[in-house]
Amino acid sequence: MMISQKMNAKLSDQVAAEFYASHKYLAMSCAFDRMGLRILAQRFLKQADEERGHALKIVGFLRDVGGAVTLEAVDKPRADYGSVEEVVQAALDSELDITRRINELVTQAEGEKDYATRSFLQWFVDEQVEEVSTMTDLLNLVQLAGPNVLQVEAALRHQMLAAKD
Ligand code: OFO
Repeated sequence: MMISQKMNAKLSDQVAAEFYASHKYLAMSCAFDRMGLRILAQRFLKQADEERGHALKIVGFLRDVGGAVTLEAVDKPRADYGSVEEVVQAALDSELDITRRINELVTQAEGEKDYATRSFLQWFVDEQVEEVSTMTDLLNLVQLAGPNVLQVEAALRHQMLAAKD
């Protein structure tokens, strides 16, 4: 095995954290569906897929370095959201938590002079910058719109159409 037992265990924990993030985004997507907010629901469903992809990326790395993949149970995500802002704030908190975890993994890899894991983790460092920024923008948009939640849907629809061009 190319990585330490400790690094292997910490990466396995991160697999669980990414699956949990995916589960949370799916629950948030369902909450938006219940509120009749289809664009937000779609956007968060896509994010749930991306988080699953992150978990699989780490599984792939563990395989490549001859590590052991241990899957943990995924906790039940929160579902009792009362407003759009609550959901988006919870998503931002989750991204900040994942960022903290990724930074801890980097510290561990650097401490062990494990350059393979350090290099692998850079993609996650960059991804978290993008995700925290995107979720912060969305929270700002939601707060600006206040009770006019449909303005958020309209702005997101506009962004999605612009991204397709
Ligand atoms: Fe897995 O990227 Fe955000 O949380």
